[in-house]
Amino acid sequence: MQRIITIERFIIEREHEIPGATGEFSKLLTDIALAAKIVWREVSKAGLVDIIGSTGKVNISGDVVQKLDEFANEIFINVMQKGGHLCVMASEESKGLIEIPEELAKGKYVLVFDHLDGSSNIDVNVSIGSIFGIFRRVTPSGKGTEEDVLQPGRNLVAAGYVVYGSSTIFVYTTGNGVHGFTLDPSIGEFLLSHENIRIPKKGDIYSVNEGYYERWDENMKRFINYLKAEDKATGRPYKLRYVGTLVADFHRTLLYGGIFMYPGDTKNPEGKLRLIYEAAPLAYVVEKAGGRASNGFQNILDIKPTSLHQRTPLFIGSEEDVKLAEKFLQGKAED
Ligand code: AFP
Repeated sequence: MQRIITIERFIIEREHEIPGATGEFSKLLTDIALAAKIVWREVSKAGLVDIIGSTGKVNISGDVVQKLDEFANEIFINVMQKGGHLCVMASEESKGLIEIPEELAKGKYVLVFDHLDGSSNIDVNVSIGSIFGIFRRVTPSGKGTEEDVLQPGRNLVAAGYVVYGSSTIFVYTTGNGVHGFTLDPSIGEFLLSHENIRIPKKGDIYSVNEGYYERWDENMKRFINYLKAEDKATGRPYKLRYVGTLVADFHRTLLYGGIFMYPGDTKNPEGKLRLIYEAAPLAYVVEKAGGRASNGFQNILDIKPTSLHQRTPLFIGSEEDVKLAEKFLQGKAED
């Protein structure tokens, strides 16, 4: 029988790989797994109790806030602020920084997260997820500031995501391999199921909301037309898959290869996705799995954010597919 490894054991066993780790970092990751389990518990009850449905409020990014959405944000804040490992947090849901209360201990790490990604899919049983990234603080001590949060993805020391889907999976990396853990609901533990995930160099699936085609620029249109054209030698046409939950589309892309895209368009020049909570953490994961993430012109990990809720176009997935997208977007490709 294969050895059963829980996420907690795995994190402890790999602690020595993180330069300067004192155990604090491992506890932080374990706390994130705990928050994810609590969110999963509520997500799996979503159809049963009166927890789903819109509160009618609109969050900072303009999306209608779902009750489960608010709950997930509170759980993450609640679990994470008490650990003593963080100096500040920032979430897609909260307008400003999430400070660690005065009376609680502060640590050397910074947590950025999208507590519940794909919330418009909650009511229809389609996969949703959470995304997180961890930075080391740059300010010396005390309360964390915006400076600690506005760091390029290149500075991340860990990142990952959870998909609450047909099964619940927690995927993370601390820079040395990308590993996935599937939740066994009967024992309430995340068990190692996908060790050292590598994304294929090239895929045959593209993922984009093609309903916005008319709003794209000519280079973007040309790229999509290229992927759809018949050409056996280059493996075209590509298949199209689009869940509408970034984490779910990303997870498929990571395992099967291909490219996920959320470009800018005439209505939203910077697209929809947030650099800090969504694009950068997933870019870190994909790069550590051998893939690539770009805004079409620049590696996502090199972009230094200037504001908390900054958006960015995102092209993420297999290295060859993303490089090809960049060529098209920069007008350098021949179709
Ligand atoms: P919601 O949380 O409002 O469902 O938005 C999800 C999301 O931010 C991301 O998870 C999807 O990839 C993207 O939006 C889908 O956006 P479109 O509906 O514009 O395709």
